[in-house]
Amino acid sequence: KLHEEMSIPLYFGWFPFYTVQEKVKERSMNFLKTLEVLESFKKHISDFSKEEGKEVDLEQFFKAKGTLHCTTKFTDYGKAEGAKEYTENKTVEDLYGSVTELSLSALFVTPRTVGARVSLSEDQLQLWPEDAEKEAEPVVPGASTLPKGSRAHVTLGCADGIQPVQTGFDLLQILLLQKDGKQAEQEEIDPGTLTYYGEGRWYLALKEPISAASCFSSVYK
Ligand code: ACK
Repeated sequence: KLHEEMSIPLYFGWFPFYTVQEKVKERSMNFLKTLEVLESFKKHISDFSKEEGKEVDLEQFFKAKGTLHCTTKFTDYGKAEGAKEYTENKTVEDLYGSVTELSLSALFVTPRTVGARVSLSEDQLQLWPEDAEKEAEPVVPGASTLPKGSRAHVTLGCADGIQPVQTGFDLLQILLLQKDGKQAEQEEIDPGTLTYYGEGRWYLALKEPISAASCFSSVYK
């Protein structure tokens, strides 16, 4: 019994190789640097700073949160719903330790998190839990109406006092606004199309997705 409980990790996910992590961190930094000097961003600076006329240093605003990864299932050492089933799933077992190419198709920023959207392939979706989007319903009403895999992301940083689980919620909320065709400000910048969805939500759809070679594995710490 004890062994069984111990063998379920904290979470499963894809972990980009070290050199890829460095590349992604750099793209993230460049995004923040580009964003904070844009006139359109400055116009909405009050989303990030309540102090009148104050500038915001986004690289300081967001704190890194350990090894970059794309969570597939948060199992919480067996305490999370469906943790055991996921751990013992045949596809999960078969693909454990395998390498795949993740496609990071967008970067986004909110007053809480900065993250990358991961667009999963059909193969990768096999490892995606059926109810990942539905589980976000209490926080993001309507999330369950989005396609499977919509929540897939890499957390690049969090504002003070914010937990990384927030990044997926922020992404789902942006995707719902997209789906509803919400009127939004849009502009072309070098890496792609930048959209402002109000309330400090910025979404950069990359012209060239970032390809991230990653290993499917888990974390116990
Ligand atoms: O950035 P993330 O995807 O958000 O990666 C971390 C990872 O698990 C370790 O904390 C994610 N996480 C935390 N709690 C949950 C949860 N309840 N549901 C889904 N993912 C979670 C967190």
